[in-house]
Amino acid sequence: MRTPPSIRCRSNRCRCDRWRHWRRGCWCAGTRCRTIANCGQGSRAVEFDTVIHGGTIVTASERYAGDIGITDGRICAVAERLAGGTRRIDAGGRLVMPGGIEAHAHIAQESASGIMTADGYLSGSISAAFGGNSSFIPFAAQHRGQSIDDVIATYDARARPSVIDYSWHLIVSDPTEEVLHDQLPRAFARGITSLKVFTTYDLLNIGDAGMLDILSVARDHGALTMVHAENHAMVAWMNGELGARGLTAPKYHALSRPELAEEEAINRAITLAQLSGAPLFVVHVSTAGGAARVQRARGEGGQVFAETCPQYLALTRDDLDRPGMEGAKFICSPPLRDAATQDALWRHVQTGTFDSVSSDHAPYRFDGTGKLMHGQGAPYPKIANGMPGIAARLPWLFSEGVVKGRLRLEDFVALTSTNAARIFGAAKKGRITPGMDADIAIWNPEAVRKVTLADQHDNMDFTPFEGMELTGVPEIVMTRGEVIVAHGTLHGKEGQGRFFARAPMGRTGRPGMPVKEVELMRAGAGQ
Ligand code: DUC
Ligand code: ZN
Ligand code: ZN
Repeated sequence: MRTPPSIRCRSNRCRCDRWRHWRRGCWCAGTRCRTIANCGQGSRAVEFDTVIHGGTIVTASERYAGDIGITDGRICAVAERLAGGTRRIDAGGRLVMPGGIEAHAHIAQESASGIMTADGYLSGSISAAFGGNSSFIPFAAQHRGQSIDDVIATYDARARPSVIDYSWHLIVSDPTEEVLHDQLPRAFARGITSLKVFTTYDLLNIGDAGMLDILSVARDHGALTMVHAENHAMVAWMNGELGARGLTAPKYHALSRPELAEEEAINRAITLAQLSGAPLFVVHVSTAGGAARVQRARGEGGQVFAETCPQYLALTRDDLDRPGMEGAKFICSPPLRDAATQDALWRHVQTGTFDSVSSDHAPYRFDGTGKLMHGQGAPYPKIANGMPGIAARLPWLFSEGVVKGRLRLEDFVALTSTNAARIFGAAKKGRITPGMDADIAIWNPEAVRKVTLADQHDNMDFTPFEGMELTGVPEIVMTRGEVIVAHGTLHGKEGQGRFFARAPMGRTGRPGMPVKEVELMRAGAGQ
């Protein structure tokens, strides 16, 4: 038994009389450590589990030379120089950034038509970590007839092997009264504070009325509604027209989901969110028109957030026209577009329309378990939508964004980690400051490598980024102070990742987009 400490925490904010190990401080470790780091340097030896020293720390707002002290999985101190540390990690010549938060991934998830993703939480989390991510927020999908409680219990079990921390966005496809008023509020209270809806796909599309119901419930509980926005009828009509002409090779997938279909559905989703007074997050925006609509809504005060994905910036519909069935690897929805759209999307990334760049990792193998489930020559509507990319997201964006001068390092951090933490309520993640989880990625900004399938460490048999030469490698990735990956070797252990509960949406500083009829209605009802 250790003797009680001879020193006590003197922080005004600390009301804690309990002590863990005397060298580690009291239960309010963040507060006390901050006090020590600020005023105790040199006057009292502070011992850390780990000190990362000599690197350039990069946050969403600044970069500076500094050391990071970590104790009990938390960042305890950030200072110019820190002595001690049971383990010292030399970050000389390296960038020390918040570990990535992958906010859009499909892991151990059946598609609506029953195809299981190739990655479960073990391979999916390992792949994420090799790609510089300390945590992720995949989807937990409700299929029609399922209760949300069952969905969560299912994903609770599926996620157990994860090597990095995780949370989930729900997918809601069946918004019954019970789901809306009983099950969803229970999920929100558990810290699952975001959900996604679809405007397309026969088995997922919830219609405008369903969307208004969900937006209203989410708004009332401080939850965030995400939307996959494509006009279902327009896509169905194009499928009919293409089918009637016998145009069913993979490349016709791109024509079947016109840019107009996304632009219309994004406009509609934003308008529905406006009517209900709810915040909205538009996922995988692939069009200039869709991005411009998001930008306009934000300019008008709307609490509208959006992401795009590397594939829409890196690949085009020409990739769908590769020989034979190769194009099937590039089928995703919304589909890949053209070079002009890529340029427009880059401008929106650079000017802040997009809050994050996510992978939309949807791993369906190029075999009978995935893309080719309906045979070698399957028509495009029978080929699973989605492509892998959880390990490639950050290296690709670093190389194409930061190294090529399109983004500042700080923007990179915001787009890959800090914004997702803020928007999705991950209060302890996405920042390098005392009190935060020690979710950290140490990058070698100069290392050059070619993308290979083996480097993805996933369960896939292809990567759409194969052969691209990228500069910048995440060499060490930590989750809550534990090294998960170091210099190409996995150190993380199965089951080491933890579920993290997320807070309801805080104030965004945006006024919202009031609708006069709704205001008059509320005034009439004395609300
Ligand atoms: N939407 C996604 O978000 N991912 C994969 C397929 C899809 O339609
Ligand atoms: Zn989608
Ligand atoms: Zn997705």
